[in-house]
Amino acid sequence: MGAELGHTQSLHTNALDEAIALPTDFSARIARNTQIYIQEETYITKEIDPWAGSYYVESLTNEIAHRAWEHIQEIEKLGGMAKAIESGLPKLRIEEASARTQARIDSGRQTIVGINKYRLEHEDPIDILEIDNTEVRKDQIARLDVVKAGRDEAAVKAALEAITECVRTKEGNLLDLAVKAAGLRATLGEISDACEAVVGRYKAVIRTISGVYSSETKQDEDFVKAQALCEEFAKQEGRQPRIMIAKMGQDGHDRGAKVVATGYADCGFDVDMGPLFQTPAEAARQAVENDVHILGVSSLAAGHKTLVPQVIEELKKLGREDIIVVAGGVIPAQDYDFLYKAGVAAIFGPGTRIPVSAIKMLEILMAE
Ligand code: B12
Repeated sequence: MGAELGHTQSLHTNALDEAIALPTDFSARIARNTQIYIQEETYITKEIDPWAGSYYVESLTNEIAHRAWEHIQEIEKLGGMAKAIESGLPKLRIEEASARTQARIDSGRQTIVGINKYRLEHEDPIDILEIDNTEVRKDQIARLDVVKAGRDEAAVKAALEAITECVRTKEGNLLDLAVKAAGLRATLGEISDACEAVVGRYKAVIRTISGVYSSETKQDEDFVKAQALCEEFAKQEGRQPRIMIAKMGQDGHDRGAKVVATGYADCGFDVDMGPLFQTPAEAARQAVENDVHILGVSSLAAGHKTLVPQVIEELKKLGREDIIVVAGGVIPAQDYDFLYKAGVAAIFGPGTRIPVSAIKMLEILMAE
């Protein structure tokens, strides 16, 4: 309704199981019907500008426009958006904002009904859509084989070479060439490989921010407790507890990983952040090289049942089964047992309060 009142032109209501899994037919129907209800039963879409003339709304619009303008000017000073992205600034600003929001939610200053207020004593798991990712992968490979068997291989090769040439010489229209290659049934992977042959793969600069989370949550009881436990651990062990946050597979959701990394650093952990798209072997190697106490896997794209057991196996191969593995992210309650059996020490789903998870991890560590 807020979006409608704010003149949205395109609306998508998330399903009630949005933070748990892909929607079921049931949850998708409720989400869609919520929109239809607002449209058909409140007549809101019949009014062009329901808030027209409201002093309060106009002043909020004015405020947001000025604050947006400050960001735009910051970007302009860096030489425009492309330069700003190279410097990592827009990503940094997003990460700062999400760390601040997380701290406000964790400390209860920002209410999320059902998360930090009005919670049930006991939440029954809800029906979720289960997808077998091994099956999906098999099907996708089979479909690719069919596509590749039916295409003109020489034409595809020539189209891909033209892309590489265009990237090398910076002459021609790369988008046009990519569309032509796709028309000949070149795959997305092949098209990007053709570019990568010259420019390599983009690697985002990982910068962890500090002080943003704690600035919002200093007084929080659990935050203070987590800091004290970190200190106690450091006294016992001669160094801070060290955690690596890993993102594995094709899961590009790094916001939660960055937020928890920032929060744990402010609690007093030494935090390492792995790059996006690591393989389990790469993540395990980095964890061992950095001699971490905990490897924290952040998984939002439903790869946890495949990737988490693999990373535990890789740690074993490196003789470091003593590194505690925890998992966080979009992990349905139905999968918890499977992960515990695979050797995961703790699981932290959406709505996790960072200091509470820090305390739990430190307690596990100190009990070792
Ligand atoms: C934001 C978002 C995106 C952004 C991501 C931006 C970014 N840089 O991160 C964008 C728009 C790019 C995106 C894209 C896609 N998304 Co998306 N996305 C989301 C969304 C709405 C919120 C995730 C988020 O940032 N939450 C806020 C953070 C702070 O919370 P969090 O990650 O859960 O972290 C908390 C806890 O989980 C825990 N935690 C997390 N990690 C860790 C790690 C450790 C060690 C510990 C201790 C704790 C911990 O602590 C955190 C603090 O409480 C979720 C749905 C949802 N509501 O969760 C879907 C969701 C994850 N996306 C989904 C999908 C399908 C996609 C796409 C495939 C869509 C598409 N068809 O293109 C792509 C995939 C992109 C890719 N390459 O992976 C699905 C995944 C389905 C599934 N798991 O079965 C979800 C669940 C939505 C849904 N229900 O369909 N997405």
